[in-house]
Amino acid sequence: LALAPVFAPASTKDGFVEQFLHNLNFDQGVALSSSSATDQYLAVAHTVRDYLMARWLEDLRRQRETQSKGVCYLSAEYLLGRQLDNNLLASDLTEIAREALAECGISLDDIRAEEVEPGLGNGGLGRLAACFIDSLATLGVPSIGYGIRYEYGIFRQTFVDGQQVEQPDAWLTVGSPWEFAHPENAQTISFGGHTETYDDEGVTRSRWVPGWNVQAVPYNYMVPGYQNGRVNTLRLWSAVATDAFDLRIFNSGDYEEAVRAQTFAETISKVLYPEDSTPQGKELRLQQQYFFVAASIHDFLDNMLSEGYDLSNLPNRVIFQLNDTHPVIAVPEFMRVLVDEKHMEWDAAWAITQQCFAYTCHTLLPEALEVWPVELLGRLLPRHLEIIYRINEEFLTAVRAQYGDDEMLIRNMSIIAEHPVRSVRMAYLATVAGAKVNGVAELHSQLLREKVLPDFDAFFPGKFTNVTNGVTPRRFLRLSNPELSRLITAAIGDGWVTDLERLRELEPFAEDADFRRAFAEVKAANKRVLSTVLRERDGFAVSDGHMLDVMVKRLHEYKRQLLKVLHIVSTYEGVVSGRVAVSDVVPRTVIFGAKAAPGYAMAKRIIHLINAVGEVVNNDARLEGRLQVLFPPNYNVTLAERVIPAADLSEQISLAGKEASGTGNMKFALNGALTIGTDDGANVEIRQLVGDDNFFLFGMSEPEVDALETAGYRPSEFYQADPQLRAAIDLIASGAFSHGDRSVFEPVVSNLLYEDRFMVLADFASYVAEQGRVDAAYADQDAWTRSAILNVARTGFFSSDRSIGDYIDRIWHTPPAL
Ligand code: 26Q
Repeated sequence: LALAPVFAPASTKDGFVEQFLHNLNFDQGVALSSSSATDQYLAVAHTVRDYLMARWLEDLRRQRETQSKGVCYLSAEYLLGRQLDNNLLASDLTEIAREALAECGISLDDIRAEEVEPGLGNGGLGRLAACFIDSLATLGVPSIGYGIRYEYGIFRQTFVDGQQVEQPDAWLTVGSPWEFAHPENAQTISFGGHTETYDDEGVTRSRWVPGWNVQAVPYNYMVPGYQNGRVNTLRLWSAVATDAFDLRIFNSGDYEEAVRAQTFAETISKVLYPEDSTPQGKELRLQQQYFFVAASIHDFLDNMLSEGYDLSNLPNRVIFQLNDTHPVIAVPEFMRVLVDEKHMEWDAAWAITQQCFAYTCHTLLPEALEVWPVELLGRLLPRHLEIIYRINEEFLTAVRAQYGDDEMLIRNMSIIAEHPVRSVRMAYLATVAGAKVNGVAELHSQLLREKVLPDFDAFFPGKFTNVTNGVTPRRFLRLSNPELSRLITAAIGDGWVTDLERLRELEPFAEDADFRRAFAEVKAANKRVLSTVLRERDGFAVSDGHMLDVMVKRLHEYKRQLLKVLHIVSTYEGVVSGRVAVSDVVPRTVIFGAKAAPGYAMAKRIIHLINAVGEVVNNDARLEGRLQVLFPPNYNVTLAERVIPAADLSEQISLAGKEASGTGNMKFALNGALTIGTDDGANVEIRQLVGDDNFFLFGMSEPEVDALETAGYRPSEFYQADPQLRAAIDLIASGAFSHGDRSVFEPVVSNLLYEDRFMVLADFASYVAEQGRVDAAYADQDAWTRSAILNVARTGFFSSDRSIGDYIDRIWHTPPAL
């Protein structure tokens, strides 16, 4: 019975029509004639699901039965983007679906627009996780992604008078057709209470007596590989109250209180935290982290191991990859299971743990490194705190054995920080526990070793490595840029979709005038598509014939959106002051996209400033329409897929040494935008690959930044010394962009003049000079196109398939595909 063949519809137009109508009738309960667009979208999604189902069930079975080594990717975020198009492409059903729907009088394009993207992530880190599960499925790596099914994803951004206002992202309102709930496989997750020791036939053991618990209900999502018949799983956990949520209230018989308390439990997976740096030590956030990793570890141990599995073999069976420190509480949980529940000796358990985890770091900013106050951790997870203390004690004993009683060194390396409050340093815990620690670009990995964790690098030789990030070519080239994909495939065949280095074969076409013409036409067509999207979405009118200059990413001071603003203001000021003839301004449309963390006041002010500058610049006739600033609200994956293929210029202008990698930078280069960028993150590798002639480099290098910091940086000196910079800042300070009210942007101006932590003013002159070279280069359209083609041809390295290959070689050592 278990082997009974699973029904799959015929891969023909008629097969699709039949299944679609069936689903419309029996799942949605409507007739075609009375169905809404939502009904139709849901029925199409269910139809695609039906095609994938047999493969999925087969892969789920195989993953359970094979006892070969697999990867559990633990991530608090998956920024998936819309699923329909991706799943149609993966199952090679796009054309069949289009024709089938057309026969029913429905346009596939209209149906696509119905899908609300699951925004279960903040930005780069969450999108990286989504690219990685796509590559894992495409490469056929035995693996599962674990995370949280937030009921509300990243907020929807709106602007009111140019200022960000956040709206809840109720992405589940019409239900998600891609998920399967399995309440029967729920895990019970405990919190609070106390620990005690007890005598177990002469052995003293510890145990945790929790105070309350919640149910973790798994929701499975299909992750189809690209046209390879494989379907992996993403398993996201949702919190539901247990019958006895709070054991004390339950036992006291206070019924009303017990019912009230239940809704409390369900807040755990309610909302994604929208902060992606300077994390606050919020209790609910720690609950989320423990909730999903405990459920995931137990899910793996309960369901994936054969009967009577010898746990000492676990390192040959599984590697838990920690996506930043967010899932690091998995380490003491794993130890607790092995020692307290499986009664393993501490040393044996620790030896296993140190082989079963690996840690990826995504930052260099000290304030972004997670720490949890001991008081909070001990209250929520008392047994885990004891385990962390013991891990730390033994680690520091080993450090002392090697270096002697160097008190400063011990304090610097301790997993427990004593100041300002006693806290657990999660990155240190991850580093001590992990078999490997990796950064996400060459420069980042080097700085991680040399600047952030040098003592650990010395103590654990060989532990640190690099895996440069990548992006999935399926979503970010094949799907988002169909015209360029067609052109590439016509030139070199379609092998590039799963072997992106083959884009190299395009290099000779850069010298082919016909190909250049075709390439330029694709770019122009993509701009027209974007222009339509922005008109319909936001009511924007995009000018024709402009250079499209794009800066899309989370709003952060270190990413330096302000530098781009100063460039715009300076161009504007040049014209209105008469310093520059308007006819000398190369027509540009600058597009911003950025969400600010709701509590990040400076980031929100910068958003306000961008909108305010746009308002003035776009409406000043003296500019003759040559400079346009557009800031569509609610930048997300769906909008990224429209903006990136249309871009001419990609802005990657973070202060050197601050952006760990960046992944937008890769997407733009792959889609034939040229980069203006600093020597930071993966920009370094992009420039090495595309060549200096095809990249606009500016600004200080990381060692220069370091030197300036050491010498003492005084931004006002740059202001005083550079009249052009002074004029731009003065114009903002004058109230020119705030109806004469000087107070509105005063905090921005003051910060630039007296603090400027990310050295915007120090890099301004170099940036403006390089933008001059951009203008000059853009004047020769044919040469520009040649460079753009070379960017595409030379950036195949940035496929997430290559990243996953590097993880396999350097960290996971998993066997080849099943
Ligand atoms: C932590 C604790 C509490 C609340 C929130 C957080 C939190 C959430 C998200 C901390 C950080 C993040 C996200 C970080 C992130 O996206 N980093 C980016 O990761 C990319 C993928 O590696 C890199 O390309 C970027 O350079 C890096 O900024």
